[in-house]
Amino acid sequence: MVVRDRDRINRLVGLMEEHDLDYIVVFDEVNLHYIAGGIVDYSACILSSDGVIYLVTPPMEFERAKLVSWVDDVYMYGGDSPKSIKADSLVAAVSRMVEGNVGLPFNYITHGQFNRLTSSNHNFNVVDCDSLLLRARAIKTSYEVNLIRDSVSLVEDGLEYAINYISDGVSELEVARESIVYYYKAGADKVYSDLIVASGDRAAYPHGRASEKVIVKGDVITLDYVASRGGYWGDVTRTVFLNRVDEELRRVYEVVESALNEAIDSIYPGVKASDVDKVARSVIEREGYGEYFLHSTGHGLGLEVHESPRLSKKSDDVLEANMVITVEPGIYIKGLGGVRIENDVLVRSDGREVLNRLSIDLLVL
Ligand SMILES: [Mn+2]
Repeated sequence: MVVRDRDRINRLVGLMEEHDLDYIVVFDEVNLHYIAGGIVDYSACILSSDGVIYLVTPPMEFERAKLVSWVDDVYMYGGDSPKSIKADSLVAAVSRMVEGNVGLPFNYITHGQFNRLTSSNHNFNVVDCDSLLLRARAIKTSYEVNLIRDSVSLVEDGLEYAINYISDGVSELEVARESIVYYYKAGADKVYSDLIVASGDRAAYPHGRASEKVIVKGDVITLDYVASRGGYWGDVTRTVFLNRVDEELRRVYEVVESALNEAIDSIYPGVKASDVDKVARSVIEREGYGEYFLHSTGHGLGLEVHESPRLSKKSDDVLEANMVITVEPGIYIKGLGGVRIENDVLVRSDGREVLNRLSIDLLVL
């Protein structure tokens, strides 16, 4: 049995009341983890407006569901026990358990599930609760912040390991594979399947997943590592140099470092996420590299690597205390290479706290 994060459920119930929802139903792993407190396969989680949480599972997951979650009760579809719902599918079982206004996160439900839920005889209205869940998840409870702190620390341990492992003649894939083994030995429950190890001119690809390319002296190397311990992700990027630094890339590094620092200094509750993006972008534009900053400045971090809020030009999000966000400006120049530096930041009522301990000073191996 897992101890419930009551703050999170209370906030959800408050939002349900605001939106006049009687139930929220989720089938996907991320939102199920969020509401039930653990991951159970082939299942649905139902939260009622009075704060009671149920899981509906197949018989094979019934016993485990109680151990790995904090739900009040578990039912099974199929099987023959007092806890069985007489229904031939998960969706049919769920549709018998809810009524009134039922929130479903439309971006997290399959078309098939949606059709089956709404085409059978049912006694409820379906409402999209995507933004409600994203909004709830964007603001972390202290329980969640502690888990993210631990994952950021894990990711940094792995980055240090990788930086020590890099030498003239090893391939990007060798670095990535060694790092994945390191992470699992260090207690990771998940490692992002494609770690980014982009060296030499490949560092000009923002998502340069590790390749067969061999790292050689004179290379710039961008390592963007993502791993979790306890379900919540840490996401940290460092760019290092092997043996020597190209003069233009040294300048680029200084610009990205300033963009990162200035963007982080601009973080306060009440600031528009688009304004933090603007701060990072204007530093890079001022130095003449505007056209080489190919992505947004950052994103929320939690049960998903990329979640609300979004730190981009077009974002309508406003930063609030207890959001956890990444700040990751970068400059990418075709044929030369690139630099990205990424830190993870907790928005606090008095400003912000950088969760990283790993230095961002230019590092030559
Ligand atoms: Mn990121």
